[in-house]
Amino acid sequence: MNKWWQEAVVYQIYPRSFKDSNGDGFGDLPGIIEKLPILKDLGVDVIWLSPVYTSPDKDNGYDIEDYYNIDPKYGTMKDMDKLLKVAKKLELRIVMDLVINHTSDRHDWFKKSVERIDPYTDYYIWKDKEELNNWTGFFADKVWEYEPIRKQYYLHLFAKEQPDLNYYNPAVIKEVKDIMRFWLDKGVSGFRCDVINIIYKTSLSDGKKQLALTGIEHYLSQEGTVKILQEIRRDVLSQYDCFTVGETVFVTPKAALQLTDQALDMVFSFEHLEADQMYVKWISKPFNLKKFANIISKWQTEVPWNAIYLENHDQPRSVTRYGEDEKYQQETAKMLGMLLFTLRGTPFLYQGEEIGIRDARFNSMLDIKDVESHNVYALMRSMRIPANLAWKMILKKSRDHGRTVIPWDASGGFSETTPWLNYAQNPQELNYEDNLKRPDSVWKFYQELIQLRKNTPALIFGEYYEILVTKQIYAYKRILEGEEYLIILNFSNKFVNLKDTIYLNKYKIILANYKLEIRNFLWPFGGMILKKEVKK
Ligand code: TEU
Repeated sequence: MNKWWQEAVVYQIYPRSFKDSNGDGFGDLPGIIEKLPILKDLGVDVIWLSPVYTSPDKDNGYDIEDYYNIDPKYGTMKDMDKLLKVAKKLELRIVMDLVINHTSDRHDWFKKSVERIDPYTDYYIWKDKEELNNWTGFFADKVWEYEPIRKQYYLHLFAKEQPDLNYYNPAVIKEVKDIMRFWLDKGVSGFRCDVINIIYKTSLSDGKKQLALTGIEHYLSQEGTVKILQEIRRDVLSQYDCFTVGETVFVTPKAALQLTDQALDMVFSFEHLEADQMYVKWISKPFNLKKFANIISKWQTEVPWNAIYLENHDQPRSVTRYGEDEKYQQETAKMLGMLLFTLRGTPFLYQGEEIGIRDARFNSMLDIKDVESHNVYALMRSMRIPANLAWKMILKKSRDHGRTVIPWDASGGFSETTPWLNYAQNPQELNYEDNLKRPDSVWKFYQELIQLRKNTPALIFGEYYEILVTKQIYAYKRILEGEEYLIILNFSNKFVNLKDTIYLNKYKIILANYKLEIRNFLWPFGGMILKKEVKK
């Protein structure tokens, strides 16, 4: 039976950068409430909120100090209740970010664990010096930190202010269930589960030495994780009308199937993001469309239902990444939208993607706020990588590209004061207001795409077939009960003649990103959605 979240379009809000209502330079919940009607008009159904819980902000809220409270920067619990109420009126659902691999080191549990106060003594992973392994972490950092009061080391796969929870301790799992129930009872419709496939660390022995993430084989997508997720589903999630999407790093289709077997509902795979990088994202390669398309095809055919996305708060902007963000900014954004909304799975749209925000033009490390970028830069410099090369690598992949603030109008409109991080480009050149007005805007096109998807079961549930992949073109079909759609996308700045590659005579163009549609022919970064005409 089809589920509501399969037909839904999810929109991710990074609250810090969305809309500031009180002039402190940070986005907040009242700012989100103000903009909900626009999101409704766009056609989205679900809003995933990146963390708004109390946090010392070492990792922009992904280090949680109190799962039961709202950070004052974002507002109050009253604002949260209001958001839920207004959303409900508009028939929008809210999904929370659940960050449970680690907490903040300022969380009460951690403070008590440091003091060996029960039941918190074993809430985290503590070891003596002789027991430490050689693992390395996600933020280019060592993973063991000495704690002078407890006189032991704790494990942290991310920043040192983000100690990992101990999932061998049933009390920790119970805490997680309580947190989930608290938010579900408040009316949220599910969770995006942060780095959920690494919560269970099977062994604490040494890992195989490698360029990055030494030790990962001991905690990636383990059976123990699947069991915990199944237990959580049985005891909590199954009692609510909700869904979960797992953020699952380095996940394979096989692991995705295990993680969604009576456990999560879908996962974010990272594999398609490897089409322009080598294993570690900092080592860039030119974008390889064949690799990208083949990875998408593999996931489309091997995993029956998954989360579809091109952007989030950890990634550079897709117009820059996959297209030409100056000459063809709008065209690329529209073409990528056609991809996002015509694949099989639940589409996740990231704030700003619907107006085609591009990467920022940061000038130096002084413009960068992200902890990961700073740690990686420091590591590269300590390895004697020249400053200009290290900077080039950061500029290409810094997570801050995904975190620039939303330009609501030509004057900026995000905040009355200087925003915590700047706009990606001059708001006079690109802003929301203009997008809402202009008939040929990226926003209008995304609105149209979402409508088309909603009215076309074949685009939601249809089978996926790869048709053609070249250096420039990616084409596939979606077929449901004899209804057939063909999607052709040009990922290059060249005109492409399709005459000899795809036979289009029986197809009618339903939507294209250039006004002047010419059969058998694609404009630079052009795309078309076609429907096969059936003779009656
Ligand atoms: O990210 C997990 C993660 O491993 C990567 O996406 C990470 O951002 C980085 O790019 C690795 O090179 C999640 C959150 O989305 C991220 O914002 C958090 O910083 C991280 O977990 C820790 O909670």
